[in-house]
Amino acid sequence: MPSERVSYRTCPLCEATCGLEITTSNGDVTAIRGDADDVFSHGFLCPKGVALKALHEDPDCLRTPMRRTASGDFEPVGWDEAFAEIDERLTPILRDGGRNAVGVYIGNPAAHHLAPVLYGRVFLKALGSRNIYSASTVDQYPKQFASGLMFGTGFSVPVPDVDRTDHLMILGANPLASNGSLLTAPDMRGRLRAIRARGGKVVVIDPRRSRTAEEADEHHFIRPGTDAHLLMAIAHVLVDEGLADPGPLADHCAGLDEVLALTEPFAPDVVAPVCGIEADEIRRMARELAAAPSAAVYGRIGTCTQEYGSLASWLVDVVNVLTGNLDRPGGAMFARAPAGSSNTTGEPGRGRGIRFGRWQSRVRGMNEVFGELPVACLAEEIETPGEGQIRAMVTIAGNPTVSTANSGRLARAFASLEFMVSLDIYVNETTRHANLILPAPSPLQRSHFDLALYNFSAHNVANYSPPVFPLQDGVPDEWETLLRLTAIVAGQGADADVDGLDTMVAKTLLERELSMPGSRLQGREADELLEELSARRGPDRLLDLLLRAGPYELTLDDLDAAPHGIDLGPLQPRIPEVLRTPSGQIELAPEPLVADVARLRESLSRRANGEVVLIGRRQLRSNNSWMHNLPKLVSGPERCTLHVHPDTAAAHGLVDGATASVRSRAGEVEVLVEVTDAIMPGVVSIPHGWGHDTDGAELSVAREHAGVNSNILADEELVEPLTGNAVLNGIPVELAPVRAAAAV
Ligand SMILES: Nc1nc2c(c(=O)[nH]1)N[C@H]1C(S)=C(S)[C@@H](COP(=O)(O)OP(=O)(O)OC[C@H]3O[C@@H](n4cnc5c(=O)[nH]c(N)nc54)[C@H](O)[C@@H]3O)O[C@H]1N2
Ligand SMILES: Nc1nc2c(c(=O)[nH]1)N[C@H]1C(S)=C(S)[C@@H](COP(=O)(O)OP(=O)(O)OC[C@H]3O[C@@H](n4cnc5c(=O)[nH]c(N)nc54)[C@H](O)[C@@H]3O)O[C@H]1N2
Ligand code: SF4
Ligand SMILES: [Mo]
Repeated sequence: MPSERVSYRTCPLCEATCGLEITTSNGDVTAIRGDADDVFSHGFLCPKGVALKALHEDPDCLRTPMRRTASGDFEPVGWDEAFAEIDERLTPILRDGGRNAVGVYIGNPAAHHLAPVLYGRVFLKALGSRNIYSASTVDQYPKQFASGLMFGTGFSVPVPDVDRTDHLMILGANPLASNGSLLTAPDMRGRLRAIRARGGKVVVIDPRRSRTAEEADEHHFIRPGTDAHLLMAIAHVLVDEGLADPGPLADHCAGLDEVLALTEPFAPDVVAPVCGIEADEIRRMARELAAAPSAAVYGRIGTCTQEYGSLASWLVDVVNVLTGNLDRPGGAMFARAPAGSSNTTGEPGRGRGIRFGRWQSRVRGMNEVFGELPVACLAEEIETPGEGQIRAMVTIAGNPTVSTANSGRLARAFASLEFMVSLDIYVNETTRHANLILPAPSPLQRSHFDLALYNFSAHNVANYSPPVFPLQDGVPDEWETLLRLTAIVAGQGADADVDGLDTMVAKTLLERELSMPGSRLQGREADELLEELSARRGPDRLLDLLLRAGPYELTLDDLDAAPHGIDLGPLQPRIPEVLRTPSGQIELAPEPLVADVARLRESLSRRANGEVVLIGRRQLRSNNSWMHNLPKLVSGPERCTLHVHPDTAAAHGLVDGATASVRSRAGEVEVLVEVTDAIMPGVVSIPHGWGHDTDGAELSVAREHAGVNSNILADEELVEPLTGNAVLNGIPVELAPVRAAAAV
């Protein structure tokens, strides 16, 4: 008798948090559909959600630890043996080289799973190294930095109220392919169509006519890296025409006059030749934003991973403030996350602000931001001898030799390490350098809750998913692996009492929550609370605690009883309660950003002089670098192509279907040419995350659809100065034909 069962689960693969309905029979997945009853996604899903079945079954996915042998191959080893070897190799490096001798890189999937979110920081604290790196500095740090300066925490990022807005301006984001980022809102196509159906307007600013641009009322090509200029010009028009009016928000803003004055040099006529958008169009954009009953400006990857990332990210919200749209329905609003958010804990309305610049990277002197150094500095910190040199690395759910700038150099640096441990599910481009790879269980074998993403949700919800399948006996969950590593770096050896450590972690978190001013748990006894939580362990216990301390005072039992999620309502105005700045005000003119405006002003005289620049593009069936081993996601025509405008192709002798050489300061790749007028002249695009023909990687499907690694071209010396975030869009390149199209 087949025992068919239906489970409901939030998809962990991107920021959209779609509800899935997963049918299983005798331990096998038989179907994955969208959960029609999910309170947020209402049945929407994308091809990646369906591919969770293939991921769960992928024969290349690791099920047991792997050790690299002298010949460079990998052999399976037992868990205890793996931890013993890690202790044996890592402990002397920590003893002789100090804490900074061990570097850590944390990748994107770590933000989507409870274990790394909650236990990653326990491990980092025990390690005590300053060499902490993550995918955040090839991604969103400029936005978190700017928001942190303005509103007081790195998670206080306003999101467009897409379900109520009358006018949405999107810069450098393609939610129809990415499904949204720093904007959790499943089914963005449906939500954009709804804006237009209710008489609203969608405007897209992008050097490519993306799928999102095709859905919009209006699309403007923009020269890469000039969004801050454009936004300054929009603000200039608002000031010039008397349209700048924050409304009731003015009482909560510091630095308004200063910001208004800063816009002065950025008249539309001055900015137009820089960004490639006509002055009259800029004026019209500004007037329409001001006139709309409600409007929101939203920027993402294209505005972050570029030369003026922090400025552009800041100016997005400056324009939202000046048009009176910050914190009002239909504008840009703050989510109120159900658990663990830095803007729902502590005293409401005021805080200590964000931390950065407490230390600098050893070689280049780049600032620490939020406890991390820029990953663009990682290779040199491994290569450069001296005190504090990185001699060993731990990677957690990351593939930096594909995903970060000058990945060729980083791969060579990794090859020179004394020791490396990777927590990962594949032997891939990065983990092939590891001495030991420790796998995580399948996403279907863990509980799930989007602690991080609910901070950026366009509607407040809470949705918890228990595991679909249990863990096999003797296989640790990823949080247990992280605790065993914690014990090793804390000098407690390889055989830690994981349960004992876990209870300590829960106690520490509980004490922190209890001691927080304004804590919703105040008056409760720590021991009694711990007792109440003790039926659970691991991330579930910590989550239960954070939910109880959270703004809705939920418990995990409440969520367990609601498999389709709990609807916590539309976004509500939160100023001033949401603020955690020391002044208790919105800091409209934070000093580091104001200082950087000089650089923006100087660039006004810059003109495109025939130079070609490279940008990226996301594709619906990719997930950064790591889902190309699933056959359905890589079927069909080659997707890793160079998009070139016909004029640019002609100028450089490139032909559709032929191969081009693309060269930058950092490296060179040869890539298939696709000529298209969907990209602006002088700009070319290659999607990131490809290049799977690397020696030593064990990705049998991906290898057949290798493509090229665009980050061979990304230059680790090109960084945004305030956060050290890599410039991945707007990289100067040279183009040349390699060979003609094969005759057909
Ligand atoms: N040129 C260019 N480069 C970019 C970008 C771009 O737009 N252009 N985008 C950047 C952005 S936004 C990001 S977020 C980064 C991503 O950068 P990374 O996070 O470094 O890269 P991913 O491809 O997401 O790699 C994820 C890794 O986690 C592993 N993995 C998957 N699931 C699990 C799990 O449950 N546990 C563990 N332990 N491992 C798991 C995968 O096998 C893979 O090795 O790439 C950046 N790189
Ligand atoms: N299918 C899929 N979904 C994903 C991912 C994935 O790899 N595949 N990755 C996930 C991750 S980690 C993230 S961070 C998000 C990212 O989510 P998005 O930011 O929505 O994704 P992108 O497609 O990179 O969109 C960036 C857009 O910026 C444009 N652009 C490039 N340079 C500039 C510029 O200077 N100015 C302007 N205005 N535009 C510019 C590009 O042409 C592109 O259309 O997606 C997430 N979702
Ligand atoms: S859109 Fe994102 S969350 Fe939804 S099914 Fe696709 S990958 Fe999963
Ligand atoms: Mo990302």
